[in-house]
Amino acid sequence: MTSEHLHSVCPHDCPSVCALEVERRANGTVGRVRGAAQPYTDGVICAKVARYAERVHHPARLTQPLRRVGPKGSGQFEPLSWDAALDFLAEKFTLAVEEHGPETVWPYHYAGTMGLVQRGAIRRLGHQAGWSRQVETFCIALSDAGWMAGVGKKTGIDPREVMHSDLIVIWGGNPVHTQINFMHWVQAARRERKVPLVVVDPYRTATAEKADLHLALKPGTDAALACAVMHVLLKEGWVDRDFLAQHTDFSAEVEAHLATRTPAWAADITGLTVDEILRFAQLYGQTKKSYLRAGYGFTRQRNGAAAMHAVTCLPAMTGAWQSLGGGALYSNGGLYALNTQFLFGLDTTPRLARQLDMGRIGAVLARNPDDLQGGPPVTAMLIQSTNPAVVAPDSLAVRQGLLREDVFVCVHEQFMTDTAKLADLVLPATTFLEHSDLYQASGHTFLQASKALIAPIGEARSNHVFIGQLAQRLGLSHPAFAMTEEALIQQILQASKKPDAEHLHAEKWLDCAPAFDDAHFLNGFGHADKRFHFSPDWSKIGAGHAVMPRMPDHMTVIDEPTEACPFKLVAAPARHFLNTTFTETPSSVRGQKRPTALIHPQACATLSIDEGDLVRLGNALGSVLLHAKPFAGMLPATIVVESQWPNDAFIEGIGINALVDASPGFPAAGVAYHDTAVWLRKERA
Ligand SMILES: Nc1nc2c(c(=O)[nH]1)N[C@H]1C(S)=C(S)[C@@H](COP(=O)(O)OP(=O)(O)OC[C@H]3O[C@@H](n4cnc5c(=O)[nH]c(N)nc54)[C@H](O)[C@@H]3O)O[C@H]1N2
Ligand SMILES: Nc1nc2c(c(=O)[nH]1)N[C@H]1C(S)=C(S)[C@@H](COP(=O)(O)OP(=O)(O)OC[C@H]3O[C@@H](n4cnc5c(=O)[nH]c(N)nc54)[C@H](O)[C@@H]3O)O[C@H]1N2
Ligand code: SF4
Ligand SMILES: [Mo]
Repeated sequence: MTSEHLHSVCPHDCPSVCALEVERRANGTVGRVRGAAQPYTDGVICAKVARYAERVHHPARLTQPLRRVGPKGSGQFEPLSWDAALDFLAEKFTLAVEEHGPETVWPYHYAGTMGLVQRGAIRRLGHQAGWSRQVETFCIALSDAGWMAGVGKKTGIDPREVMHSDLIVIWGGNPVHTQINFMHWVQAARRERKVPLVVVDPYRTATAEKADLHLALKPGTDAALACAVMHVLLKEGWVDRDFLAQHTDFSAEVEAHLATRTPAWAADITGLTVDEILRFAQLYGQTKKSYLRAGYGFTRQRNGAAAMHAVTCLPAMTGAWQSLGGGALYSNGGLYALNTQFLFGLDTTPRLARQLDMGRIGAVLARNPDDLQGGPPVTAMLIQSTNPAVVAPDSLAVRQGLLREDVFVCVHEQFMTDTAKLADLVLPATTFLEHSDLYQASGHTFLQASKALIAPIGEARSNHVFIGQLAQRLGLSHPAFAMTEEALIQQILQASKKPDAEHLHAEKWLDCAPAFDDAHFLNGFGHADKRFHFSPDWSKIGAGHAVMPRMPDHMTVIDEPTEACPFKLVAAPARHFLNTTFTETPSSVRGQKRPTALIHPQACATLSIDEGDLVRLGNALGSVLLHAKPFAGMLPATIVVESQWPNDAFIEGIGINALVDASPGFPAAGVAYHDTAVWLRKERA
């Protein structure tokens, strides 16, 4: 059978946003997916997307609209036509708004697809309808806050510069799982130039396995480590005084403060030895060509923003920003400067509705007055491109909320997820191979676009198409609703003064990397005074600024282990899943095996736990039953569960986020996914 190889872009929520070459067979199905020759992707993609044919043609794809016929959560649905489904949905939303006002509707969406057109539609609909808005706290709230406090601009050093580095530090991220392309560049640098690698992570991840130095600290203590490293840099004279004076707000006060943050002080907080801290400080202090890749993982703590800020102080101390191969990258999200006013329906300046914290969905649905901010209860939800029944914290409360008889829930999905199972109306969605879109990337510098390559599976409709049709039924008239996806891509590019869509499709990718001096902040950091801030103005970052440290420091606001809950749980991402996406594909499930608690051999010995035993992890919120595996690469009080498995994959149908508390991090918001003290016991089979 003949086949073609066509350009596409991976839409999933991953910093790599890989350029793809997709095999389309003569019968219109998808074959192999490979990495394209885009300079960052460099032909490399992860195994789960290489086998995308398994997902796109999966027999369990949703192919028709479904209306609930049994009790809520029963899984009993009957098919109906799209027209009937849209009428039903419009009627339900209209009734809810008549009773409670527009803020009773909560369009709940996240990054199942990162494509701008497919993400933009639901925002535009909500803005135009005056529905509740949301604060997006799942992923980047804490990390953004910490990065912006010091650097002031959400860009960083091109990851390909690791080829020129003398030291690579991966801090609180696990790119072997979460961003394979970065690891590909790191490994190339190590092969060609023997560049040493330091990994800071509470457990020996597949990334840490490759490191010359792995610092397995207690979760939530990264700022203490960063401060102690700065202490040593100052003490040993491994700092760039000229850079500090010219490009930062470094002061005698900061220096005096860091003089108290000794390695012994940090050893006590982090669980590392003084020796380990000194070794790292020496490696970092003796070169300017150090590339620091700041992950998201270490910011998923209540003190995560302060931790990110402290870590970003390191390249400012040594002046690493000035060198090719030096500096740091957290995200290039601020690089593309796309004008999304029209896309988001904000060009008509709609009335500002209340903003609900998406991480607090359980509390919002339970009508907690603080969360409702004086507004009406949420009685209607449109959930798109996210799976909150699994991914949101306090998941038992989320489930209860979604099952309320007085809340109407519509889910637009590719699969019958845990969230879709709880819905009143389920609508089938296309995958990225069935629709067109425009993509920026946090992990590299390329703007990319892709076109639909195959016909929609069954009756699936894209976010953009479905939302446009719903808008029409609701009588909303923004011109973007009636535009094609292609026309909207063109509109965004034009409004952003970029080359037009035809050019982008022909070129496949557009490198938006700034010139060296701009990328390295040598013409100024992002703040008005153009300096990096060791003493940030947290009041510009978030309402809870009063508790933030005035200078880089460890904040004692984390969920500390106690006698009742002596372990600290890290609910880290799994290699073969992407959040909960791919939990339906056979090869991913085979690769990931089953939900497993990694437990230190010392704790296993105390509780007589052997590999494969059933253990229960719990805290005040609930408990979770799963299998155990002894694992030595961490401190004895750390427990790691790589997830996110569907709730049903756990023995009692209760997933790991049942244990994660929804109280936000500081200073503004952000879910602390890896900040959970738990108890552990062995369970009889
Ligand atoms: N295969 C796969 N790829 C993914 C994802 C996935 O689920 N699976 N998720 C995608 C998404 S949405 C995102 S945001 C990115 C996230 O990618 P990462 O930046 O890698 O962040 P996390 O996924 O939160 O966690 C990464 C690491 O942080 C560590 N960590 C946890 N707490 C601490 C701490 O207190 N200190 C330190 N130093 N480290 C800590 C964890 O042990 C884990 O190894 O990955 C994306 N890519
Ligand atoms: N325990 C724990 N929990 C976590 C994390 C963790 O590290 N540990 N990480 C957190 C982070 S960083 C994030 S970003 C969140 C992510 O949480 P989510 O954004 O909910 O990510 P997914 O679970 O992948 O769910 C995305 C859903 O969107 C669907 N989808 C994909 N493309 C489309 C589309 O084009 N249209 C429609 N309608 N649907 C589509 C997919 O089928 C999938 O079910 O999870 C958070 N939860
Ligand atoms: S999930 Fe990430 S690594 Fe895998 S193909 Fe997509 S962008 Fe690339
Ligand atoms: Mo994320």
